[in-house]
Amino acid sequence: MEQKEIQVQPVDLKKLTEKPTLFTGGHRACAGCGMTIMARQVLLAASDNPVVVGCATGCLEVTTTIYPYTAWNVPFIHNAFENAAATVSGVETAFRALKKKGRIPPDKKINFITFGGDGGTYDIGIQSLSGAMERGHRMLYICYDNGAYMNTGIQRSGATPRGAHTTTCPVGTIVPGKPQKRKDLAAIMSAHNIPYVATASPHQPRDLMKKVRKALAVDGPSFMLVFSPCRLGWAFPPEQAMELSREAVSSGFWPLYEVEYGKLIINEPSKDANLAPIKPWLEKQGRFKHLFQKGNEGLLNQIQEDINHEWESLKKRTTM
Ligand SMILES: Cc1ncc(C[n+]2csc(CCOP(=O)(O)OP(=O)(O)O)c2C)c(N)n1
Ligand code: SF4
Ligand SMILES: [Mg+2]
Repeated sequence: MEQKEIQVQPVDLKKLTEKPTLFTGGHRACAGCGMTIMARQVLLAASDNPVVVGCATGCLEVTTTIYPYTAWNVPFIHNAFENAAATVSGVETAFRALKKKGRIPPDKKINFITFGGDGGTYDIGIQSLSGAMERGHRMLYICYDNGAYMNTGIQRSGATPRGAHTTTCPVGTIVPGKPQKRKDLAAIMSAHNIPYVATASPHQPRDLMKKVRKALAVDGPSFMLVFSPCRLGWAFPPEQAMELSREAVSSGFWPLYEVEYGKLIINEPSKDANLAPIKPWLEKQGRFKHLFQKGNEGLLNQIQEDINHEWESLKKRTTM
């Protein structure tokens, strides 16, 4: 892929506080939910142009659009899991077609953004996402990853980490939580050779918003995978959401990195850093509490080994 640098304005937090709120408070998400913090940051970063949002079913859509209320001060299209990316790709195509016909000025810009949860992205909507990215639509797809189908009662998804308790991989005398590792969705999206792919976390708002701006600046498709703590499904006190996000990054469970025109850059932890051990992060969440019972030491070690292995593989993919 052609190597280019994506140039964007730095994120000025003070200026952003003066902008109109495109994603408002007063929605029905749980206190301490990472997803709505992420949505607010994304819309703040995107607000330089008009924004059109598409959203798959899931907690983000359900908690923010309870009739007759909405938290969205932008055009908002609710879609099924299967076709959220396809729908926004169609809207983006219509926008280009209307420009060609002279019904929209040629220099008009709109930021097209699709949100989907991990269930809606890793599993059910991956075919329409893959198609939209491959066709080259100018749109940003954001997967907020809370590691399960939370809105319907915490069922396992392709993003659920190994060892986590969910209602469809419940901990019992035989099963110690989810037996499989999660999918590497950011790598799958990078393999589409699209201009921009990034991981992010809401505890680093400047980094997240800079990445949204980069994603929207490229002339083509972009994808972001955002860490999204769920206090209900993970079972932690609401005030710990940002601390859990911080530790997810420092332990290497959720490294922050970007792939710009094929070039992978790790943002955090630094490439030479020693990863913090994963155990304290797991201990803070009820979904992993069985791992600390006698007999599950092997699984605990396996989780640490998975992270070490993935971190080494990620470092090998960097180009600088
Ligand atoms: C095709 C289809 N299957 C099932 C459902 C029921 N459903 C609604 S929300 C939801 C969970 C979505 O999980 P995820 O995408 O991870 O988003 P989260 O709720 O975790 O934010 C499910 C299964 C649905 N709406 N459509
Ligand atoms: S169930 Fe989880 S993802 Fe859904 S609103 Fe509550 S904290 Fe957020
Ligand atoms: Mg989910």
